[in-house]
Amino acid sequence: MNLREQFPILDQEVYGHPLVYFDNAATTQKPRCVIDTLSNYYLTLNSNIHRGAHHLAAQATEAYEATRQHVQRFINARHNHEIVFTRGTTESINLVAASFGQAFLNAGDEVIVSGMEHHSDIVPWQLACERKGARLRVIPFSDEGILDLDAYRNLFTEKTRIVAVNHVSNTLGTINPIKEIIAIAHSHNVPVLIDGAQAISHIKVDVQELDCDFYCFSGHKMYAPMGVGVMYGKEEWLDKMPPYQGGGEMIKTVTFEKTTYNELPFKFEAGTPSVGDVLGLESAMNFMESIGIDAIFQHEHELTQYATEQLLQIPNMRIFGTAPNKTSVISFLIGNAHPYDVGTLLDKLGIAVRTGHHCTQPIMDRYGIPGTVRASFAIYNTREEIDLFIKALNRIAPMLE
Ligand code: 7TS
Repeated sequence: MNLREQFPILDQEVYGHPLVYFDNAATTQKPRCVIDTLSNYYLTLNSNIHRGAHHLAAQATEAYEATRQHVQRFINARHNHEIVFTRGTTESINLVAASFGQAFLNAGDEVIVSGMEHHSDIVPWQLACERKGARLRVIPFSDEGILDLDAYRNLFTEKTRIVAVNHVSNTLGTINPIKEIIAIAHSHNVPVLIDGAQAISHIKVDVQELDCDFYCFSGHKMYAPMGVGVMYGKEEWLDKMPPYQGGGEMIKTVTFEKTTYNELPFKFEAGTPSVGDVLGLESAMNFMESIGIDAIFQHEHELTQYATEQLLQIPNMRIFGTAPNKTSVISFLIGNAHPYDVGTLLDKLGIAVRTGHHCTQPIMDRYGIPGTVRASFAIYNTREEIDLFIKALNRIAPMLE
């Protein structure tokens, strides 16, 4: 089956035009194998895991735990129990910020984040800081969208407790030098959380090689269903951190006087998880591995180069995020046209992009703009689609003056 045929959703028309789906940084479409896994799960396997005495529960548990092992291999974690399933990146970061914050943040402490974080790598830290009287310090970035590492080095004080930075910016596409960022933090004995939401479907991630302390991502941005994500954490930290949520599964013994907690990773997985979605993640990893992450990156990189060249031919085009190391995200504005108007006109021509601040308001403030139009590509996108996109932009540009 060719690649496009594996994504039935792409084969449709929108307002009489073939759908061109360029909103992959928001969520990727799902291949048939993932959809089949989900429906097979509900047709043949559905049951609650880790607790049933019966055949279906044992099979579902086995499949769920096999996915954990696959995630361990996928990101090369040292231990299987360092993989915690969550609902997505947002929940993963909230888990770490709340639990790490409770254990290790005190009044006057500092948390370093970058100026190009998604709100979900800002607000959970703000909440944690507010609870303890700690504060955020912010790494600035250049006009090209490159983090200022000298400024970063200077942010460390003896009050710095953790650094939280994205691997790739969802708005600028910048691939941040996280290995260096992590090494600098470790030289101050400070752990690092990486928000990998925009990296995991494009770049090979090896958490041992990176030596990050936490790595968070969402399934739905890597061809898996919505409703499942991963929080990787080094055992040495997870052991020391208190549970995030209380409930079933995360306990060892409960009395009204005292509860003892389950071992890793179950200590952090309270309640019934989204088992079918976790199995969908297994299929999505198989799908990505069948193509190869380097081949995925290469294809998307060529599309991004081509689209960037073509976009720059359009008068009054401004691209935000021009770092040499980028994934397949292009944020832009045409003249003074409002991004929402551009997005709406593109939609009428069948082209799906995202407009607005992309949950990164501080980036918009940094450039003094209300938002951008963002096109983002995945493995199934084609040069022909970029040609349609450019043709559409040329058609609507005169309407925007
Ligand atoms: N971090 C980054 C870098 C992201 O891009 C996103 C989602 C998140 C965290 C949150 O992920 P979630 O799966 O928990 O929602 N980014 C986007 C986006 O760029 N457009 O829609 C969602």
